[in-house]
Amino acid sequence: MSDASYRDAIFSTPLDRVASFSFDERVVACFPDMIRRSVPGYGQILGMLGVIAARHLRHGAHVYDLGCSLGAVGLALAGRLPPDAFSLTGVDLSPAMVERARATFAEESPAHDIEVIEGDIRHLDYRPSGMIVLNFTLQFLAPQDRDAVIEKLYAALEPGGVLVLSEKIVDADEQANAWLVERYHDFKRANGYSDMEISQKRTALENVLVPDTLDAHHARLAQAGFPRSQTWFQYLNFASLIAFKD
Ligand code: GEK
Repeated sequence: MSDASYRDAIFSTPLDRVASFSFDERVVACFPDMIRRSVPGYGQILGMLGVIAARHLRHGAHVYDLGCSLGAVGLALAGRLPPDAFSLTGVDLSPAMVERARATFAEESPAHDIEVIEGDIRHLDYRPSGMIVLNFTLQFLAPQDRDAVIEKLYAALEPGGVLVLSEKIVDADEQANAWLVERYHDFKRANGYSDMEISQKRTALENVLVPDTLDAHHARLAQAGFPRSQTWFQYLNFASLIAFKD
């Protein structure tokens, strides 16, 4: 990403009351650093999305990147596929993210047909598409809103289309989950976050990021109509699934 990216220090000083996490200007400024140091496998997933697109996308098909933040998914696809291979719409609720993503695409992939719109993925009218990506976004919707979004996305996918869903997950087995969460905190420590940052971020994300189990994700995809879904990636309590329209 060409714009300056700052190191994430949002929770590095003690806060009396830790406010709920939001995707504001402060987060945008350090987002690439934050997501790389906080989401195990983030870079590997992005790299593989280009490979999946190259394999599954009909030439010229449309792609949605929902909750696109700074546009990393679009950049990954543009890095692997020529401009005539696809068109892409990135959608994000945060005006600060949308503004930065637009500037990044204009600079880094001007030949590709990529637009970024400010909007809520729950209320969009989706056009027929060959691939839809939710890269760590569904987890931020209220649990009761998730089924309806996945149903809309199933309806929007063309025959042969795929949905890629990356999420922080929870393990139904309490002991297994505790181990994953502890090692995840070790992962963050190893990436330079202090105990205070880890604990304050955890508080800020409470009730904002509510993870599902992998079983719940697969069941939701089946319920929405997808005949087949599989987990293709997992690193600690972070996973990515692919669901096939047919
Ligand atoms: C990446 N996919 O770099 N409608 C639209 N956007 C939303 C909504 C909503 N209802 N709720 C949250 N968002 C990206 C990373 S970040 C993940 C995705 C993270 C947006 C929110 O504004 C934020 O930009 C994004 O979803 C989640 O591959 O920060 O852990």
